[in-house]
Amino acid sequence: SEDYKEMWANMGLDLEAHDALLEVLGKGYQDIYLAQKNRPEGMGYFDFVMSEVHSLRIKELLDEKAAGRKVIGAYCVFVPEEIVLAANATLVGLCSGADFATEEVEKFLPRNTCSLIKSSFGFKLGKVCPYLECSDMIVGENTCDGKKKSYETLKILVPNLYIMDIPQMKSPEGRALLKAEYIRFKEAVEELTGVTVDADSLKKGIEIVNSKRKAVQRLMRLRKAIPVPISGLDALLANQVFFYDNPARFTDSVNKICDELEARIEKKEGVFPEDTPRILVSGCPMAVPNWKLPWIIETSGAVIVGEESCVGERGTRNLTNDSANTVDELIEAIADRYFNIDCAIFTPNPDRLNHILEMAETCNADGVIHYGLQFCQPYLMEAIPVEKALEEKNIPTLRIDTDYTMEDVGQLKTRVEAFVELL
Ligand code: BJ8
Repeated sequence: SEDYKEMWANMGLDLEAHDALLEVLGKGYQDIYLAQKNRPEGMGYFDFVMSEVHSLRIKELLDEKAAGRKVIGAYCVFVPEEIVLAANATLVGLCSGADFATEEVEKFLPRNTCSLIKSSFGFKLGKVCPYLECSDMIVGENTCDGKKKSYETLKILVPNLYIMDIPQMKSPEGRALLKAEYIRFKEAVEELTGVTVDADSLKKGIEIVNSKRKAVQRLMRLRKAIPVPISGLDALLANQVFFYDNPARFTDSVNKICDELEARIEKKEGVFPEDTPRILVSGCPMAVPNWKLPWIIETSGAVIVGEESCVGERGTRNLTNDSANTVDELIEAIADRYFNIDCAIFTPNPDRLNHILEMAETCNADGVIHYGLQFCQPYLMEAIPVEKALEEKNIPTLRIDTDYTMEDVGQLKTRVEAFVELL
């Protein structure tokens, strides 16, 4: 509507480019999501969220801002939402899953940078991301070299960029660094919001985020059923919207879908036939609207039953203990929780390998597809030992390296179909 156009213009978006993005997004959603069969009715909520992702949700955030609340944007699941909520601010995910303004981007970044990083730059340079534009503070984290070094350049484009250091080893020193960084972050957020975080507000923040995680964990458990009651594409969408939506509303919506799925399971009703090969996808995060590989897999005769990913179980499987009663102890609990994330930037990183093996079993997966973005050294390097470990357990594995372009769709489809044939 005209009101939204005015809102976007006021935020400094490039209306023409933004219209073009929304059109591609809408078309992609239509072809990939709405074309699916047997979707749970509760997914209607997510269809609505996606249709309003740059409008109603942004209006809500701007209303919150008008009422004095701050918005913080983040690129990584190491940024603790508990602390943000405790300071009466809202956290939004900024990772982007589509190429944009590529030519412009390559003036700032080498061509051989992963699509995820390029995309974050493209959304900024192309002036098409209202989440980025409405963030009062943006958090970049020292994870992979690509992100770490690109933030030096992003800082020129986004002056309100805050850099969080992240350890590289799961040592006592690494744990101490993470805790120190969370204290420093708490102070920065307090300064931004003018709100002092106390034990009560932290406990409340932990409770809100844990509820959201528990709802998603419940959804993931229900996908273990044979036949599986929800598609991998739909489950991925819930995991993606996790980063944008109002937390309480998101939690309710996911729980409603779960109620529906329980009824389906009771009736042995599946989204695909019972003998459809089941795939676990493992690897780099898939941010909205990166639906390419899941779409290829689920139109090639298989169904995805789990995501070992930050937009999936790696991001949500651990809860934060909220039993402590002081700010320091609660920050300890938060550091403990996040220190368990087995991102491939850690060395060594045996937990991730063990988790993949465990997930392949608990999800009743027939095979694993490892998803690596081109030029992502951490995940592409780990893909080789992951494949070896899985094959030692006789779990068929396919390694895919790809990017956000559509150029390799035909070739990927051929490879995925051949893999699914074998299962
Ligand atoms: S905790 S996975 S969200 S860093 S794909 S930018 S690793 S070159 S995204 Fe991540 Fe946090 Fe880790 Fe999760 Fe670099 Fe690889 Fe690109 Fe990546």
